[in-house]
Amino acid sequence: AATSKPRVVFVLGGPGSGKGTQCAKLVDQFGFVHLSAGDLLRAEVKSGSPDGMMIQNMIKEGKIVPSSVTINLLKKAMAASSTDKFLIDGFPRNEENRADFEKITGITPEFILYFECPEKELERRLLRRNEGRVDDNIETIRKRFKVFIESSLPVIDHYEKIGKARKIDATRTREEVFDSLQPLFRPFLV
Ligand code: UP5
Ligand code: MG
Repeated sequence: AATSKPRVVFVLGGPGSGKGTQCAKLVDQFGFVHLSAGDLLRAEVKSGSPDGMMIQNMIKEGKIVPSSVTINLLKKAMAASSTDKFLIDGFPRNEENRADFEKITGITPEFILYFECPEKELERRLLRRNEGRVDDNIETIRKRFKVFIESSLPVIDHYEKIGKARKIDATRTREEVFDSLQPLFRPFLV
């Protein structure tokens, strides 16, 4: 593992707002390690871990998995990595996630990205993604939207209040969104 204190950017935004898509591009250009909390949880389900059933059920219902589970996975992934620049995608999703991560790891983010996009467009993207995700159906999508508004927006508000939220118009093309991220990440190249 890297020896210096990790530098972390949280990548937040509604379901389908392009978090994963943009993180993949940022990895190539800025040498970040991309940790998608959702991907880590789905891998845990696949591995047949004791928590797998519980995680799968929560994902199907669009609910937020208990912090201890997700933070453990993130900690393990960070410890296994040889770099110290992390994009943490889709986490923290509620105040419990946020406060526990800070308490347990001692890490506060450099800043957070908030991909803003209306629900109609998010719904369109998720319904045509077609990657076999158990939560990409209209019923679960509606639940994910509700949880995002009720639990995740307050986290974004928190970072807004302390001047750490960077709002991104996610309705644009992938390329336009990526271009708008460049100035925010250039400092990480030096
Ligand atoms: N696409 C991307 N950018 C586009 C653009 N600019 N224009 C047009 N199309 C664009 O993109 C979604 C789709 O849109 C793709 O087909 C893409 O090609 C296209 P993607 O980059 O995948 O968006 P993303 O924001 O990553 O969407 P995702 O569905 O992954 O977001 P969620 O936040 O819903 O999913 P996540 O995997 O983070 O979480 C899933 C579930 O896991 C949660 O609901 C929850 O139950 C659980 N979870 C926790 O409990 N705790 C956690 O900490 C994390 C997850
Ligand atoms: Mg994603």
